[in-house]
Amino acid sequence: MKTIRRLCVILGDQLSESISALKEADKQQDAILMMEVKDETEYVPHHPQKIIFILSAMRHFAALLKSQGWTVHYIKLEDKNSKPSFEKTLQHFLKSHQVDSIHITEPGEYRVLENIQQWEKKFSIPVMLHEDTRFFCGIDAFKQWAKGKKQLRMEMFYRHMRSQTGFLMDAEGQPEGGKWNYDKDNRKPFKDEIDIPSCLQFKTSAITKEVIALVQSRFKTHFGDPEPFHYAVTREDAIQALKEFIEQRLMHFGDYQDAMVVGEYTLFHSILSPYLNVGLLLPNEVCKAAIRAYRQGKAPLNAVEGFVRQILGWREFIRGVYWTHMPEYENLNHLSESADLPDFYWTADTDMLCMKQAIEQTKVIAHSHHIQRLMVTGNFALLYGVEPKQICEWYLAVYIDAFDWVELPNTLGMVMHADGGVVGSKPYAASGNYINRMSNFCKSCRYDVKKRIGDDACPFNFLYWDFLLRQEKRFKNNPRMALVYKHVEKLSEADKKAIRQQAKQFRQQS
Ligand code: DLZ
Ligand code: SF4
Repeated sequence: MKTIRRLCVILGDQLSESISALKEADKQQDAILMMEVKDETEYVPHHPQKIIFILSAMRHFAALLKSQGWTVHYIKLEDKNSKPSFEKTLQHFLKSHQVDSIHITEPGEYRVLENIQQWEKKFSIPVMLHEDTRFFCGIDAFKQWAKGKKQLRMEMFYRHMRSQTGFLMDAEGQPEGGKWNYDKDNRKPFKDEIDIPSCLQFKTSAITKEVIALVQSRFKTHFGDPEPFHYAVTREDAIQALKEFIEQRLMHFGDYQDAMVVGEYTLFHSILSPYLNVGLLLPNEVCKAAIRAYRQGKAPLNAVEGFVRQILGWREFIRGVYWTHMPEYENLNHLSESADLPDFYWTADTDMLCMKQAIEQTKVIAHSHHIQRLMVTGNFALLYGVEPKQICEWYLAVYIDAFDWVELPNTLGMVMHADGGVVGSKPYAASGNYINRMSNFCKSCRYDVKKRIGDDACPFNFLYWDFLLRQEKRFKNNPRMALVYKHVEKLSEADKKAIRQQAKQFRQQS
């Protein structure tokens, strides 16, 4: 049996030739192992397109590595060598292969890391865990930045990262244009006269077709349509998607990043997060492409700064929070909420048009944009008082770009405020008025966004007031909510009773 000097294990979200587990690996002496395993496809009921995307991208990546002369051991889900978990599959592999050492890049999930940390002892083989260098800020570097800070705020972290990378900084070391943040220009409702370009739709390769058939037969009960499937599954196609965004969409991304329109799924959003999160695109190249477009006069500063902030600021900050606060983080429920997730999250069977669109489009493309996630489906779960674990699981299952490190702090922290303020200083609770301002949904909805009480009152309204009343003790002394609680104080006892009653009745019916 030929000895494998290094066995480089590559996970489903590490599909980059520059992945650190491959650094210093040698095509002659070393080999790569990629595993499709049951537990990873089932630990939440992933959207079929999410499974298709990951497995097809894994298979294409393995084929690319093979074509470059690497020895790749690829274990498909339907192979008899695929055991339920990474560990069991690896154990089985090691029975028939002599391996000197195992090399792997830091995984994106705490539960996977905990398991990898057992491997050295279990297999009696040295296991080298390499830092995931795709990120701008390493986990230790983030912990260093966070050390001694009473509160972690994204904006401060983002400024630190701008200075460190020099992205959008002028020759004097000041932020480009004199401001760090141009969000004030980024909250425009959509104007009808602007054409919305449709996203690139990639052809399904033979590999993808095979995976679609597998997913259709094995994951029939999962929420979401397996087809049509239009995502890129190779780096080559993901680069096309990046180019299309930079040339066709970035210029309007800033202005309309919070807007929502009936029947429009993607507007000017990039939809690059799935590619970034599995390694088909790298954050560095994506930010640089956007900054280049600004320098060439192809996109305004408010759009480019807003886009760079999402990747250099928010995405990195969220990852830092995850690795600084896990494993306790996933069990937090600061607001002590316990309602079950309403069934319509899985069926889209609701008269609330904003919710219906967000859920229906998620069924069709496994994606909705950040404002739909934060201010529609997320806001509703917050106001309704869903148990944080249940809504976190939903987000992790239904979105093509959802991996634990990014989904958990965004949902549990940002959306549900269940971390007590680690991610945001106040909950993003909003009434129907916000949705009305940012969308054209309310005009065609059966509910009346101006009404708080009554059969046709917008549920976001009475649930908003019910939330404020329910959580009054926690928030009335929060300076950022002082204005809101001034309005609560003005409510009469009869108003309060009516709000609570209407919310109760709504819960009973949903
Ligand atoms: C999400 C996912 C799925 C559905 N399937 C696999 C798989 O079969 N093999 C694999 O290596 N990774 C998969 N993933 C991603 C993992 O669940 C997990 O998110 C990453 O390995 C990061 O820890
Ligand atoms: Fe959503 Fe209320 Fe507007 Fe209907 S009226 S679309 S439920 S915010």
